Formats: sequence, C-alpha cells, structure tokens
Amino acid sequence: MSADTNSRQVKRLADYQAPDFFIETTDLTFELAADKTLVTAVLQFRRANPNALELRLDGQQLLLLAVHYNERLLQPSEYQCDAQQLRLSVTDDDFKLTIKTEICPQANTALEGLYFANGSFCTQCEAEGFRRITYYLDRPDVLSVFSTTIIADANQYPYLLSNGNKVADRLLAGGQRLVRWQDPFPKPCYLFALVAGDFELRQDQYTTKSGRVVELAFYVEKGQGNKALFALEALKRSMRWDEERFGLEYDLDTYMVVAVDFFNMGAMENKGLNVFNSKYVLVSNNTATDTDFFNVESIIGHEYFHNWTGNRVTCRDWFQLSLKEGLTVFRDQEFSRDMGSATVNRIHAVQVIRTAQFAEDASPMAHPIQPQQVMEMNNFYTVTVYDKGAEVIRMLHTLLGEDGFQAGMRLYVQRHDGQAVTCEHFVQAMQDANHYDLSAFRRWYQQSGTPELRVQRSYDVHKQQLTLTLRQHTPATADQATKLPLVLPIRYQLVDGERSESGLFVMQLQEESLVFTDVSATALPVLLEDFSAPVRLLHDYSEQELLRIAKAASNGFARWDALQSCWMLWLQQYIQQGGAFHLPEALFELYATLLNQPLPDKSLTAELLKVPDYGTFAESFPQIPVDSILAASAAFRLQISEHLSKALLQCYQQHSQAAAEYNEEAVGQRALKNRCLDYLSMHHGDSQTLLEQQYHTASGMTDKLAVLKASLHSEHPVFESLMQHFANEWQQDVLVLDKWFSLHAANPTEQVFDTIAALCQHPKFSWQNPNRVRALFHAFAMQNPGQFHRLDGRGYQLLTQTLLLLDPINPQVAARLVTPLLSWHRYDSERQILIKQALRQLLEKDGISNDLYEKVSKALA
Ligand code: 0A1
Ligand code: ZN
Repeated sequence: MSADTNSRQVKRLADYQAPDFFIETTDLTFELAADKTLVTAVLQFRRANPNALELRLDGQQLLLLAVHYNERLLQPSEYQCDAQQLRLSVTDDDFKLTIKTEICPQANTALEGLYFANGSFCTQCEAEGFRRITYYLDRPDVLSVFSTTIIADANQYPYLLSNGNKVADRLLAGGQRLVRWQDPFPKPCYLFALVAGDFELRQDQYTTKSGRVVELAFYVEKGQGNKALFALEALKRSMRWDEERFGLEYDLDTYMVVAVDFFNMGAMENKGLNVFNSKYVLVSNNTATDTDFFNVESIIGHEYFHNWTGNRVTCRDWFQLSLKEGLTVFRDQEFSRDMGSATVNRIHAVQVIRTAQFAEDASPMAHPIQPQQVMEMNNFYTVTVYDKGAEVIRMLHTLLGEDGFQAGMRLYVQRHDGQAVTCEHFVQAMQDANHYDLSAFRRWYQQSGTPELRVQRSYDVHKQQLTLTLRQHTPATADQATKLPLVLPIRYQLVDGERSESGLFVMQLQEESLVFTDVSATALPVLLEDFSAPVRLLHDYSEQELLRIAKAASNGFARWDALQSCWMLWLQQYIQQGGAFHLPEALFELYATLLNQPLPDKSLTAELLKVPDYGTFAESFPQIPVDSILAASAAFRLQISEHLSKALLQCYQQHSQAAAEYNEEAVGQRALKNRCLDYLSMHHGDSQTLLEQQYHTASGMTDKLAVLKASLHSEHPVFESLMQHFANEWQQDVLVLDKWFSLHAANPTEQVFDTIAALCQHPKFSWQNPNRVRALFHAFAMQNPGQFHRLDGRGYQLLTQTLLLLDPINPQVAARLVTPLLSWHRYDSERQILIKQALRQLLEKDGISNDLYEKVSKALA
C-alpha cells in the first residue's frame, strides 16, 4: 500500500486496541536552528503485549539520522522506515531506543509539530503533531514522563521553555545556551510543548487554597506586556474559581502562557506551558472590544480548566475528544457565567448550537459527540464535539443537580487521575456517585443529529386541565440513518395569570404527556427553559402568546427565546407577503418600553432589541432562501429604525457615558448604545454626525468598531473615510488590523472582490498566518452572505481559489474554511450547481490534503 493511500485510511473507534508497548520515559534534546533542528529522543520502552513482536512508531516529515537499540547502532536493514512509520522487531520486554532525526521548522507552514514563525520556535502537537518531531507512539493512551533539553543561540532565543520545572540552565561554548526541563506528571505526547524566542515577560504569583505559591509567567511579543495584564488577572480568577466550584487545585510550581501570532486554533493546554493565539491574550481598551475581553477570559479559563479535565485525566483515543472538550467547555461556560451576565452568556452559547451546530448536523460532516470514524482527526475539533458535548454535560448537571454532579466529578477524578479514559468512564462515575441509571442517557454520545421536539396542547375546560403531548424525533443524518429516542431534561414554567409553576420533566420515550391541573384556558407553558436540551422545539404558539412571554416572563432567556420564535414567524410572513409585510405594533411597543426603561441587565436588553442575524434565520430553513432573508433583515431593521427613531436616539444618549473599563455594567451600556446606533445609522443624513462623533471620541475599540459595523451594515457613505482613518491609526497592530480586514471582507457590495484582491497584497497580509487568512476569508464566507452566494458564482470561486492556494500551505486552516461549501444541498438548484462545481475543482487538485479531502469527498458522495 502506498504511503498516500495509507494516510487516506479511515480509523474507527470499534477498532481500538490497547498499545502493545508503553514509553516509560521520554528524554528529548533539541538543537534548535530554523532551517535544521536536530532532535534526539531517548525512549525507555516496556512491552505491554507479550505477543507483540514488532514496534511501530509514528513519524511524518522526518529525516531519520540514526537509531540505537539500547547502546547499539542499528543498521538500516534492521528497521523499515516509510513516510508514516518506523518499524522494528523487538524481543526484549524492556529496552531503550535512541532516535536521531532532523526537521526543518522554518519550512513547516502547516504549524503542526515544531515550527518557526515570526522569529520564534513553537510547537503544536494536538492531535497528531508530535509525530512531526520524532518517531513515537503518537497516541493519547501512551503516557510518559518527559524531560526536555533545549540548546539554542543564547542571544537570539533568550527564553527556552518546555513543560514542567526548569532543572538546568547554562551557557555553552559558541554562544549557545542549554536549558533543561522536567515534567513530573506522566502525559501523552500531544501535551508536549517547546517554545524558544525573545519575549516580554509578565509575572505574578498565585497562592493555592492549600497555601502553595505558583509562579505565573506570560511571555508575549516585546512591547505588548501591558496587554497581557487582563489575561493574567483572568488566570488568577480561573484558578480561584476552579478551587471554589470544583475543589480542583493547580499542581505544578509554575504556569506559563506564551502568546504567538502564528497559531492554527485559539489556544493549547500543554502541561504547564499553554500556547495561545495572541488574539486571546493581548487586550487593552484601545485595541480590543468587549467581546475580545470576554473571549480572553473564557479561553484563559478553558485552557486552565484542562489541567484536570484533559491533562491529569486524559483521553484514551481521539474518538473520546469530547471527554475533555465537552466537559471543559461546560466548565468555562460556567466560569464565564459567574463572571458576567448569566443570561446573555447562555443566549450566546445557545446561538452557537442553533446556528453552527445544527448546521453541522445537517451537513455531510454530521457526527455524534463521540465520532465513530475519522480520516483526519484535525477535522473533528468541531462545534459538535465541543459545544454539543458541553450541552450533554449540562444535561447531566441538570439531571443530577449541582451536588450530584460535583460528587460525580470527585469520583471521576479520584478513579482516573493519571489515566487515559473514555467518555463511558465519565458517565459511569456520574452514575455510580449518584446511583442514577444513565443507561438510556448514553445514547447522546453515539447518536448524531438534531432532535426535534414537537409539542401539542389540548385544554379540557371541564377539568381545567392542560395536556401537553410531547413527541421527539431525530431526522436521519449523513452518517446515521436510524435514530432512537433520547433522554430529554425539559425545564418548564407554566405562566397562568399571576401564578407560575416550574419544574423539570425528564422525557425518555418517543411520546409522552405532561399534564397541568387547575389551570386556566390561557395558561402558557414555557418549555425548554435555558435550552435545557439541545433540540429543535416545534410548537404552534401564536404571535400574541409569544409576545406575552417576551414581555412578561420572569426568566430573561425565555423572553429572548420567545422573541426568536416571533422573528421566525415574521420572516415567514415577509416571504409570503412579498415585502409588503410590516412588523406588528406590539413589537414596537415592546421595543419602546425596553428603550425607555431598559432591564437591569443592559446586555440582555440589547439582545432583545436585536433582529436575528443571517445565520440564525438561515438555520430555520431546510433550504435557505438567501435573498429573501437578506431582504427581510434589511426591511426589519429599517422599520424598527423608522418607528422608533426618537426612543432609539434617547436611549443612545442616555447610555453614552459608559466607563471605559471592561465590567458588566459598562459592557451592557455599550451593547445597548451600539444597538441603538446600528438602527440610527440607517438614516444616512441624520446619523453622519453621530457616527463621526462616536468614532472620534470613542473611549475604546468597542465603540469605534461599532461605528464601522453600523455604517457597513447600513451602507453609509461615511464607512470609507472612517476605514481609511482606522487603517492609518492601526497600521502597526496586526490584531487590530485583522478587524479592518474583516470589515472590508464583509462589505456587501460587489466592490468587495477588488478590495480583497488588493488586501492580499497588503504588507501585513500573509498566507502563512492563519489569523490574517481567517480575517479576510472567514469573514467573507460567513459574514457576507450577499456576495458569497452571488448567482454568478464569483463568491464561491473566490473561496475555491483561496483554498487551492492555501491547502498546500496550511491544510488545517483550509479545511476549516471550506465548511460553508459543504452544505450545497441547502441552497437552490442554481447555487447547488455552482457550489458542486467548486467542490469538484478542489477534489481534482493533485495532492489535496487529507484534511480537505475528507470533507470535500463526503460532500460530493
Ligand atoms: N485542545 C485545544 C484546542 C486545539 C485543538 C487542536 C489543535 O490543533 C489541531 C490546537 C488546539 C483546546 O481545546 O483549547
Ligand atoms: Zn479544549
């Protein structure tokens, strides 16, 4: 079998086999140079399977220099080496291999393994990047104690970092320096990290609840140190929170975070040495929006929480990814909720599920939170594994309650500390700690798709009884034809005049009834409060009923959710009535009240005042009516801005004095004010001064960017001149410039094509940098539906040509960008033809990566 076919193979969870060998200790030495790095790995093996006679080590893009078995140099005839593996026969139970390889970090534009970018060395080993560093058992169930020696030019790379504790640091002859690290905790190689470079260092300390002092160190680009201070504080808050809520304490003496501009994902939880995409560390009022601050805090929390849920207890194999990711997202969501507006946090998490995750279920890439088969693991770091995974954990929390859930967590950690386990081990711990039968609940791990929950109401006047008939059904997905009923925890509230009754109904069967007695004919049940199960709720509530909930429900989430349902009704009416449709007076009344007397939670008020975005509308249709959605959204915004111009202006003015800092009150005020601005900008003549004034007097990036977004949305003529001003002001700050790239890419006029072509030549743009590429092309494909879905195919072609160019440079980033093309079946026939043609162009390309191949071939299957 050729190497190529071999690497295109699909791996299945059902084929899992425990490792034949373990690696007790891993001693690595790196002699670093950008063009030629020498890696010496001294690996102490122990045979686990007495029948295994061949050792197969994973390795990719390595130049093998020498292999020693114990102290003996092996001849090339004594092993086989191809593009994927190094194989040798072994008879001893315990033996040592010393493997010398050469790699070229500066040629590594895929940013997997060890790479050199922007003057620093950096690693990314999850999921299977370690095999690009040395030959190894690159699988998460092989846990080893690592020591790492780094030798590099002392002047060029003053900081030489790896996991654990520093145990040696000395200068060598020839201007070289040697630093040695030891990590006492056994770990899989995906948690290995090495960083070498020149940074600005920000330090602090944290005293754990048992009184141990932990040194905190943030390494960031020179001159950016102050921008790391918020992240540093967020880390301390995370550490305290995890002690208080989960009883989990940090275990090493140092916690290091390095921020780099070249990174494929958000951040990585390497043991004791997190590597972060700089956009999730570096923030200041001037350069970052409130959303950026929020993301920094939540991702700092996420990576920190992985120390227990991921690192101390890790995954047996990559099919178990949600074991660490679903649980850690749940933990970071709970942390964020405690740090800010609980309701708005929940709304944002639910939006991710209802748009991106439901879309994934409906796509050729549909998979359960525990995927059953995978070609390229990097393709499974998905909203399903992460965010639906977190919803599944949240349902366990709902079923067991906080105390029961924490008891389960304690048992899970106590049983499995230091082990590589499966999702089943987690569920079993929850079950055992609570004596709660979770057999049926386990289906959530194996079954993909979006369950639909249909509610029918019937009222018996004589008995004064309301019966809800609930039916669940999960439509078939691309990966799975038949589905079984799921356990659905349904939180409800019955609003009946002044009376309200709330509770939790646990649905197990395909059809069940929920009966309320002694209630009036107008009693209204609010179901699935706080989105207590990740399902699509289908109900027959009228506009009046929904508006009643939106006006009066005590639960903020329920109010928002009822309005979301209203918007879907209005969109359908708009489509039916061909544009003659007018939003109801009742909505304007509700909005006027919210503008005149905002709720105490101003961020929530701003959410309630928002017309859903394109993605949210789109997801409610099996076949997406692109043009109607765009026309309706614009019409809705215009109607609101015209009907409520006075109230909008007043509310805008009342909330324009927010403190510059990032705190709940100020964030809420800005959100509300900028929601008003977005509407006000639609009156081009009247809003010019307002926009310019806010732009030029803004106390921070949130307000500045809000002006640019509002004027982009409303195609205001002031957009161009303000963008020019912005570019001049932020030439040197690439993270800010990314915002500018994205705004350009979201320009809804045809002009966008010339602009993007010009921006690809911008001195700060680089095809090698994922942040830059995403700033332009992710924004184009996801935030510019009008131009992306053009009927002449120009939008699809722009993305396709980009992917053809990008795939050889960075397959991971290319494969993430292709997502909007995969769902061709969701569009009309004209667009289907155009998208399929684009997909074929990709598939026909010689040497297409596994990453892209897996997705595109599934889409065309
Ligand atoms: N485990 C990290 C995210 C991550 C995943 C894959 C990567 O490369 C393929 C990099 C980072 C997290 O959940 O934060
Ligand atoms: Zn994670």
